Amino acid sequence: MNVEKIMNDLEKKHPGEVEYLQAVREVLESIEEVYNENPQFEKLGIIERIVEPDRVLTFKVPWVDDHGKVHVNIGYRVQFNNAIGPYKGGLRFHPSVNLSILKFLGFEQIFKNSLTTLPMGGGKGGSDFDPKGKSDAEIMRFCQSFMLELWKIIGPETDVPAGDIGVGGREIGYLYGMYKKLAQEHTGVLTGKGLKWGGSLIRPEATGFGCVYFAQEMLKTREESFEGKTVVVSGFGNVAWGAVTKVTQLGGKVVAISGPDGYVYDKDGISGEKIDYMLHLRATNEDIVKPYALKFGAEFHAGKKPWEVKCDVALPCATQNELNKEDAEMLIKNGCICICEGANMPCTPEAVEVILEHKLLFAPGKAANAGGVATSGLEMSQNSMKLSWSREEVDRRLHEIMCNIHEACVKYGKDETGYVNYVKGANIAGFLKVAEAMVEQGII
Ligand code: NDP
Ligand code: 2IT
Repeated sequence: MNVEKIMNDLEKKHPGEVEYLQAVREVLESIEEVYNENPQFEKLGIIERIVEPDRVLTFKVPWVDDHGKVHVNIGYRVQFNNAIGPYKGGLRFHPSVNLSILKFLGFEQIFKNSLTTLPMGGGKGGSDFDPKGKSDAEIMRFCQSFMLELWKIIGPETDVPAGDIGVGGREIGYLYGMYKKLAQEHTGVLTGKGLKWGGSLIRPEATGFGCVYFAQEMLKTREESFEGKTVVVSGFGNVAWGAVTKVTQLGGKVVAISGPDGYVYDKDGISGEKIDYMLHLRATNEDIVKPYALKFGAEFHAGKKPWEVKCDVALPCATQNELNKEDAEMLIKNGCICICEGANMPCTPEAVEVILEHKLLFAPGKAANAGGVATSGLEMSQNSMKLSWSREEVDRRLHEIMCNIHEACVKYGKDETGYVNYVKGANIAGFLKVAEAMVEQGII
């Protein structure tokens, strides 16, 4: 495989799709060696086939606001690869959404889902709709209009969407209601559903919990734990909330969370009712963390990122490319030993390079945040069986899956010196299973 040639060809075919090209390059660089050891991959064009989505649907989403004015957004679903199971991946509603971002997320999702050990292919979707400041009724009308198109190509054995940025329990409810009406069936077509109508316990917490379970496994390799550790988290959404909750349960102290307006530094630690307040902040749809500082007497640093705060462990849980080289250098200088990605691709490639050079414990999102989609997979299993597992049962399975992913990363990522490159490990382990499935299923 010639990575530069493949990347040049892709850049020509998909000019300007920066995030997508960034995600592909990272995977190709990691898997080059194992790819070349398997000549059949080259012969069967596995790379050329895996980097292009199976199909992309884009559609118009017209909706009416509370004043009777009509707006039009773009809706997307990228069905990337279904070699090991139905397409599976979240929906993102955010003004920055475009095809490049959804292709990067869909591409990552293929390998992440493969790592979960469950039978799920990769997909992603969403819209450039901005939920900020919208009323419940506006969100409902938007979701209904979105589903009016999406329902044609999804199904419990075909493609199973879920939440992501801007899509939580409320949106999944409105989307599901419309799907049910159109398809005339009550089925596991979406995950992240409400508990009363097919949802799974632990799904809301799962991404954050999983990320912390993964970090815990990494810390164990150096005979460390969360007990007494100072932790900095970015974001204050679903993933950040789950991560803060679990770190606190494990005896760590989270001293910072952040939003698009800046970060909050709470020297006493974010625990108890302060964690519940994060949910309130997110539900207001205002997307700011400053009210936390005002309410609990913590420091607020406007327009700043939390990476300047001294910590042992950093958990970036907001969005892609939010932690750059300078941020990484600052964390390292301040003694950080572990960076575990709760978000998808939050560290820039330059940041990852510095982090790996300094041999920190570093987990890429496709391994560390796989707990969310893994628990979606467990929701699908429960829907198929028409049963609901207890909180303990789901949490036990989630924990086991995160430990298995950690083991797979160590297996493929450990170098001669004993250092584990989890980026390499996750990419190789995730890729091999999908590639082998593609080989066995022929050219389709
Ligand atoms: P939420 O919508 O609950 O929170 C996302 C947070 O990130 C918000 O504070 C949001 O503020 C901020 N944000 C989003 N985009 C940007 C941007 N371009 N620049 C700056 N800030 C931004 O989302 P989640 O917690 O669900 O998702 C967080 C991350 O975790 C994402 O990378 C997502 O892909 C990933 N993830 C989520 C999973 C899930 O199950 N929910 C599973 C695995 C990964 P604002 O909207 O104002 O920008
Ligand atoms: O990025 C992700 O893994 C998610 N947003 C969760 C996807 C899912 O199908 O649960």
